[in-house]
Amino acid sequence: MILRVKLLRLIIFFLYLSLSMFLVCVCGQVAYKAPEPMGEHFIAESFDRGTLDSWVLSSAMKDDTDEEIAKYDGKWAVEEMKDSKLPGDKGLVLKSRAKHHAISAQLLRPFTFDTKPLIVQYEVNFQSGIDCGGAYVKLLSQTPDLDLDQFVDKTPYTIMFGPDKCGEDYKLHFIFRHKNPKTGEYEEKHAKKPDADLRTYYTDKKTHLYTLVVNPDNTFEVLVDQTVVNSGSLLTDMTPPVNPPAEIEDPDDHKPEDWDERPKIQDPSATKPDDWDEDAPAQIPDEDAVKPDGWLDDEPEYIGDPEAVKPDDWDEDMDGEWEAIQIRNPACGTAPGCGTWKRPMIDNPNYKGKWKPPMIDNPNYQGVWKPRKIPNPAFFEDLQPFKMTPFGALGLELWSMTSDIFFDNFFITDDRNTADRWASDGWGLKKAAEGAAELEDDVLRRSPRNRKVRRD
Ligand SMILES: [Ca+2]
Repeated sequence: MILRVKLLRLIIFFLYLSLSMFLVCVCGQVAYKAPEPMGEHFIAESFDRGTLDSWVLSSAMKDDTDEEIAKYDGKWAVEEMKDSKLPGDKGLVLKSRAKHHAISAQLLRPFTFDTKPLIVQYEVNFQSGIDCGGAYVKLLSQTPDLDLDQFVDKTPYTIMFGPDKCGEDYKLHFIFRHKNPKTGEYEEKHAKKPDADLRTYYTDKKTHLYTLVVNPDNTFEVLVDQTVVNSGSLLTDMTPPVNPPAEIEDPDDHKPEDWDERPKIQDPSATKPDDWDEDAPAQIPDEDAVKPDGWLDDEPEYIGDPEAVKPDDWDEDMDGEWEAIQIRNPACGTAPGCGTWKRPMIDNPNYKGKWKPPMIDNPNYQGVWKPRKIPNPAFFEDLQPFKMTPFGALGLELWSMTSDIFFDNFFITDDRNTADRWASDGWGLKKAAEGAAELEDDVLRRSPRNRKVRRD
C-alpha cells in the first residue's frame, strides 16, 4: 500500500516536472496565448490587448459622502501580476488604497433571462492580501438611463456577485434585486452564507476562479475554482424570501387581560402540615461534642501584655484609662483551647424553613398567546424569480483598504460548456503555471547543490 502511494507521488512529481519544464520553455521563448471565446458570450475580457478601450471609468461623485472622498478617483491599471508566471497575461488591477473605484463595460448585447442559464465567471488574485475590501462585480440593469460614465453605488444592478472581506468576515456574495410584482419596488435578496471555509481564497495569494450559475428552474450554484461552495434555489434559499408569507399575524389583535399564560400554579388546596416548624433554626449546637482534655476554662484567650509600660505622657483625663495592649495568652500555647468552651454548630436535621404549597399544572392554562392570522395584504407569488431584470453592463464599484487586487478573464455566457472552455484556457493555464512555479521552487530548494551551498 505504502509502495503504491509512493509510486503515485513519484508519477505526479514527474508529471508536474514535465509540465514545469514545458511551461518554462514556452514562457521563456513564446508569449503566452490569450484565451479566445468559443461560443455564445456577452462579454469575454482577457485584458491581454493591454488597454481599457472597451471600459468606462466613472466620473461620478458618490452621494452622502464628504466631498474629498466622494470622487470615484481610485486608479485602475492593465498590467501583469507582480509575480506573474505567464509573461503577457495581463489583467485589470485596482491600484489605490482607501479610494472609491468604479469601472464598467457594456456587454456585446443585453442579457435577457429566458430559457437559458446565466453563467458569470472571473478571476481574482489578492496579490497583496486583503484587509478590508471587496472584489465583487455588479451586473448593471438595462434601464433607459443607464450611463456608465455616471456609474455609482446606487446604479441599479440585477446581480451582485463575488468575494468581499473585512477583518475576519469572509463573504462570497450572491445578491439579486427582485422586483415586487405588486408594488414594482425592488428588494435585495441574499443567498445564504456558504458552508465552505473561504479563508484560503483570500489569503493564499493565488488566482481563484469565481463562477455563478443561475438556471431557468430557479436553482443556482456558486463555484470557486470549479468546486461548488454554495447552491440552492432562488425560491427557498434567499433572505428575505422572494415570496412573502400568505398569512401574517393580525397587528390589531391584542392579548385579553384575563389570558392565563401560567403553565404551573401553587396548589390552592394544599395546607401546611401541623408538624411543620417554620421556626426551627438551620443550625444547632452539636450535643455529641465533648470538650477536649486539657481545655483551660479559667485562662482567657487574650491578656494584657505584661511587658507593656504606660507612656510617661499618658494623660488619664485626656486619653482615658491606660490599658496594656492585648496579646495571645502564652498559657494557651500548649493547651487545646482557653476560655469558655462552646459546642460546635451542626446542620439541624429538623430544619424545614418557610412552608410553600407545591406547584401543580394550572387547570386554566391557555398556552402562550399569539395574535390570530389574517391574509397578508402584501402577498404575491412569483414562481419564476429567475426572470430577473435584463442587464446590459458589467461593473466593478469597489472600495478597498488593500491595493493590487488583480482581476482577469471576465466572461458572461448562457452556455456552461463555453464557460468551462474559457476557464480552462484562461484560469487553467494560470493555475498550471502557478503550480509549476511552486514545484520548481520546491525542486530548487531540495537540490543537493543548494543544500551544499546552504551548508557552506
Ligand atoms: Ca489576462
